[in-house]
Amino acid sequence: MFQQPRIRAQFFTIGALLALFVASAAVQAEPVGLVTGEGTINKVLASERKVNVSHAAIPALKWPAMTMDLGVAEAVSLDGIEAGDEVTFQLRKEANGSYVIESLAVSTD
Ligand SMILES: [Cu+2]
Repeated sequence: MFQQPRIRAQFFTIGALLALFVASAAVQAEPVGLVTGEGTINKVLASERKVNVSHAAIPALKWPAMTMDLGVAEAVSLDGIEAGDEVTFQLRKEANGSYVIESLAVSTD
């Protein structure tokens, strides 16, 4: 009985450290918010709601520059987007781990 307060304090410390560990692991596994990328549209696959894009490196995702298909969210209009357009886009991570374009704009500069 005499030692009980001290044992409680140790449990509290271990609990706090565990909570911190779990919280930091969650942050690393799940990038917060949208990630911006830039690239050139190679093909618009409107019926599949996809675009094929050659994008620059995206350091936030540890992606090198590459050419790939990206899904496009229903809310994003593909009207007026065509092969050769230089675009800026924002990606959101889906529950299944794939990335979907949440916003898409033709670069103006
Ligand atoms: Cu890629």
